[in-house]
Amino acid sequence: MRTLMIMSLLALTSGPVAAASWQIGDNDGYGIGICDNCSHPFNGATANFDGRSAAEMAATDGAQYTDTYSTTHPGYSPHGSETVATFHFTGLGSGWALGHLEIDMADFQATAFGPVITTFNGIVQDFSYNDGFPNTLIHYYTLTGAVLDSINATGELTIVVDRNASVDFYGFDYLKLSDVAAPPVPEPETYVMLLMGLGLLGFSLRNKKLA
Ligand SMILES: [Ca+2]
Ligand SMILES: [Ca+2]
Ligand SMILES: [Ca+2]
Repeated sequence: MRTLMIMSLLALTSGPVAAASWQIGDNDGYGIGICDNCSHPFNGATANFDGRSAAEMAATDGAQYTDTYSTTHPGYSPHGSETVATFHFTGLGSGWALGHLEIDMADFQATAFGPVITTFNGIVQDFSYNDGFPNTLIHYYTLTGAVLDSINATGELTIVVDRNASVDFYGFDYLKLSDVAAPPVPEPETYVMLLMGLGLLGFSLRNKKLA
């Protein structure tokens, strides 16, 4: 009886571990409600868009680089002569076994204009996206073992996006870090197959009724 009570208590107190997440910048569509995986109305010639809130302008964790276009692009961005955007996640603790980063990005064109050089805690990542102008796209970035180890060692994740080898115009809406694996993205073909399957089922049931 006593063992049973202890086990019940353990079940009540442990339960499933909730996923935690940390976010830099608001998911507010670049400050003007641009929809996800959509297209933006930024001027492709002057690229001087600034949709930041007052809090984002005053931020030091990297939110100051969100909602601007083209961010850290001297001559075109509201960040003056800065060429590097740094996003700093803190208070991450240790015990990370899985993790992914969700980034809402605008208009990356690595092949045409040169890729940005991006590091996660100093570890080089592939950010050579070709989403095209004027597209916005959410990317899900699975953290590698080396990056997870570096988070566990420091409790932090510093993301550096250096545009010195790139002349691309681009922007960020927000960055969200989670300590779970990336959510599966359903393939459009899956829906088509499912709909076809349901249609066939309906057809055969109808035929059975008629028979
Ligand atoms: Ca904003
Ligand atoms: Ca671009
Ligand atoms: Ca935003």
